[in-house]
Amino acid sequence: MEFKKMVTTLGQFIIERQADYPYSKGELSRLLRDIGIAAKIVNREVNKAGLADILGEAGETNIQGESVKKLDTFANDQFISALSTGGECCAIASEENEEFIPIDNLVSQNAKYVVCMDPLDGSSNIDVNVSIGTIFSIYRRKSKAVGPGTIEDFLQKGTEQVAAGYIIYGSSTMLVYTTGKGVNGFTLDPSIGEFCLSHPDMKAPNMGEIYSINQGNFVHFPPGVKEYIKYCQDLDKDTNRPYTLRYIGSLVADFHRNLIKGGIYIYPPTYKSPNGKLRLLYECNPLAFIAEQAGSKATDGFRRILEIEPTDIHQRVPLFIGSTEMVEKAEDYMAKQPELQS
Ligand code: AHM
Ligand code: MG
Repeated sequence: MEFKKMVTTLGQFIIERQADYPYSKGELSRLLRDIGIAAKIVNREVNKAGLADILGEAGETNIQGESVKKLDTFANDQFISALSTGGECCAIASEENEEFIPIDNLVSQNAKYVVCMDPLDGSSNIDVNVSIGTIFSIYRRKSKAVGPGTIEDFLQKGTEQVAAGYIIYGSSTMLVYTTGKGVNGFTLDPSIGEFCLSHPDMKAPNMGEIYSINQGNFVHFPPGVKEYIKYCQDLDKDTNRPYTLRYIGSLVADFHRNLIKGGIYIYPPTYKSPNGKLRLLYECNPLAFIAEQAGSKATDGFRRILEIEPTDIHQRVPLFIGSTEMVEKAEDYMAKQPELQS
């Protein structure tokens, strides 16, 4: 009898990959597995978002007598709960929490890792059934090896990340992550409730034909960004311009599309917000790590994102991310008119 090869689940893949790290005792694997489980629970709630009117509005009590949480609060609580009870994480910094959360319990006494996360990014898209995402980033602690993590564990450059990933709640739900040895993508098969390896060793095209930026803010952009946008819109057969503009307004979804098809995403500095909108720790560093591992590039228009020294957990930074040649072209325009260089 002939047996067909079964799918590789996220759990199996994580275990197989542990052999890549001979000195690892499996803690990172367990941490990634915990994130995968929390993602499935959040996905279940995201899928029900359209039923909010029937099941109860946020802040109300639903028909089962349970209080209904806003989806971003639910996602935040779910990931915090999974990470703080899993035993591998000694502190969490979340975009949703003003202060980082030190984890002070018995199971986490010897935990080696801290996690930064944006539990539900693009949340303005929830009510209109457009893709949203979760972004996470994992660092090895720098503080003494016992007890809860401290601020110095979070103020590490992106180059120090040991793993990073995102979950996209889209037409299908995917988890994409890297531990610094390439990027792999898993699609959730709802019939078996497992993330299955669907996009092994993802590589981003060097060049693309999509640019993603909130062009409605054009008047607020510095000259370098305006000039680059004009370049994208110019007619030139040799470089397939004008490019296509695609902007979902969910960073994870825009990033994911550009990773697969080739393209550039920009959240630029503006005169009102010279550091842009996106957060270094929760959004830019993890996606920059994934981008580089897939062969693309991430800068703030001038500097490599992963080399920026964080001074605050909620620090913002401009983001130019995507196909290497496109990011380099945008950097050329920024260098010519370096206004708003931070
Ligand atoms: P959020 O973390 O509050 O959801 O904000 C981040 C989101 C990104 O997903 C998206 O790319 C960007 O904000 C859109 O911002 P804008 O509406 O200013 O273009
Ligand atoms: Mg966000």
